[in-house]
Amino acid sequence: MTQEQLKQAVATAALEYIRPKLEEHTVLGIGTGSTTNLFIDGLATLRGQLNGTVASSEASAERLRQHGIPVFDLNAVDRVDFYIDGADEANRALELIKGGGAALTREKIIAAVAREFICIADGSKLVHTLGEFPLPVEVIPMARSHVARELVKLGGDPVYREGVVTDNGNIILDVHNFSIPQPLDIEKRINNITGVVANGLFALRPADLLLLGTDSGVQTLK
Ligand code: ABF
Repeated sequence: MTQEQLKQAVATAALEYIRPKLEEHTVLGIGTGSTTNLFIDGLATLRGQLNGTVASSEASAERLRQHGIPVFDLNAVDRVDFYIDGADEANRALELIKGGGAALTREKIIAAVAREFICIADGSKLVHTLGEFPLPVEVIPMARSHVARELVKLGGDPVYREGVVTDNGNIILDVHNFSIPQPLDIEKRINNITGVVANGLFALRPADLLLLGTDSGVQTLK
């Protein structure tokens, strides 16, 4: 199967997983990326069976609205029942690297609120050790050089993501050549660097369920 077919398979699997759980008050958190876009397109068929959504990016919010699916401000809801989102890398502990789409901060916020975080990814995203994918870090613009120096001290090679300003008005440093055998420890260390808004490690709050698209079908990891 092509990567696109694998992404479609996990998007469909996520829709089938949540369909029987939807109620009129259900609020879904919606992530960002091409796999999540396929989920959004499928969600259109269920739009009458839930209250609405909160989105982790303006791009996802716009796609939802185009399907006639209500999009709420996170501050306007008192719960997020499920959060569905992709990832750039995942390990078997369901710890993730996210942020390839520069939406990591809002993704992390919604994941923190959500009762159940369902990650959807094609099989190429599953790795033994996180870090092959450059780790995105959202940074306050004035702190870019300071944060870069601190990331070098941690053993990484930070590269400024040219031409990208996040939905929050910040910049992204992508940390290359950064093997991460202890995701929890590294996530905390990077969080403590002054000027860092958020980083793309999801270890403090990993996924609760990983739906992985493979040639032998969709695997469910918990
Ligand atoms: C998003 O999912 C981002 O954190 C990550 O970059 C993306 C993966 O994109 P795709 O589904 O297109 O591979 O949540």
